[in-house]
Amino acid sequence: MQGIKTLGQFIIEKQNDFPYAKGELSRLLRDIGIAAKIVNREVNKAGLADILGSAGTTNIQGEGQQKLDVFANTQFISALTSGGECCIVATEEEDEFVPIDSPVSKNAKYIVCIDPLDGSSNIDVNVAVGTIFSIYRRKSVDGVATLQDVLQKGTQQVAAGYVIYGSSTMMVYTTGKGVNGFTLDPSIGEFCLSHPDMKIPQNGNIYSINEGNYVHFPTGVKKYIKFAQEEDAGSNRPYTSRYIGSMVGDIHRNLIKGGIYIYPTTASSPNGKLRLLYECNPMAFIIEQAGGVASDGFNRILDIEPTELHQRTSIFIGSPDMVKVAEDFMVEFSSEKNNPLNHAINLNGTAVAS
Ligand code: AHM
Ligand code: MG
Repeated sequence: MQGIKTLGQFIIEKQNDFPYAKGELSRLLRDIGIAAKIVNREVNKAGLADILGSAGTTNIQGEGQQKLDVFANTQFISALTSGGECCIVATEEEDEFVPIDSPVSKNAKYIVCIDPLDGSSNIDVNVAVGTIFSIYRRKSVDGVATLQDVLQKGTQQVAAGYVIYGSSTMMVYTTGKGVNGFTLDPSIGEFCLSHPDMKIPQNGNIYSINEGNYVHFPTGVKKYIKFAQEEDAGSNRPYTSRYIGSMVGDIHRNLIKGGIYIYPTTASSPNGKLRLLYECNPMAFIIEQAGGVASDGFNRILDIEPTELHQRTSIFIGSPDMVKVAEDFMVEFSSEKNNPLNHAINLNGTAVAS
């Protein structure tokens, strides 16, 4: 197959970037790639649920139908369990982290944080969804890995990636040496290198945010939205608004075209909606590796010290110039970073307690 490089070939080739690598990380990435193909197959059939039997019912073979996010969770945990390179999976789908208790995983040194199927409310309407994952080396050297092994800063990630199940299916990942994208060729069932060394444009003209929540946004975000909508030929404004409501889809598009994705704090979610460990950290690592910036509005996402498994954060992520301007608005209109009144200001500009 001249000219085609599969994900498997690429991973093995890149192992040489790490002189002491024993192949464990490569196998872990391979396991995630395999589970992603299985999830892709099911996501592609999602529209047939009414014919085949919807979630919670029994299909014609007498097998129970699972919701796709539950199915994806099971697939990734099972691939990581049989692969043997991972000792803990922390997933959006489970309240507690999942220790991998298999003889092969006993001495495994990696932790995987994963959102198996993000944006899953989009599945029913045939809109892009994604898987987001983050890989850490366990901190403890022996014994049973604990929550402390999971609660690491984003800067400690050894790899991160996402899979987008869209008009085509892609896996994009980084091991800290740039970002590469692979498109699934369904005819051969392989992810093939299609987007080598991805770089986000320094600036862009797309802003992605759920503007329906405008009234509940901090003042800095409101001001940034108004700035984005102003006419200014020099800076290519007004910008274009694009919001899929699927973080992977919105950030993937902005990575290629240039843009900013914002999910700020709101009155009802004073810490933001998205999760640090398996949504924001991996996307931040990828975007930084592609030359972009990821911030909570004030500080770098990757520097946040996690204290909880399902911790949330606000996020401003994308083209460096755009994130910088948005951060400037946040700083200018915030007298104090954690002032809750700043997180809930109604249209009259009157602060309301959140
Ligand atoms: P989920 O983990 O429940 O799927 O939620 C995460 C998703 C993101 O993919 C998306 O960007 C965001 O939630 C959309 O939220 P909203 O509907 O509030 O705009
Ligand atoms: Mg999610």
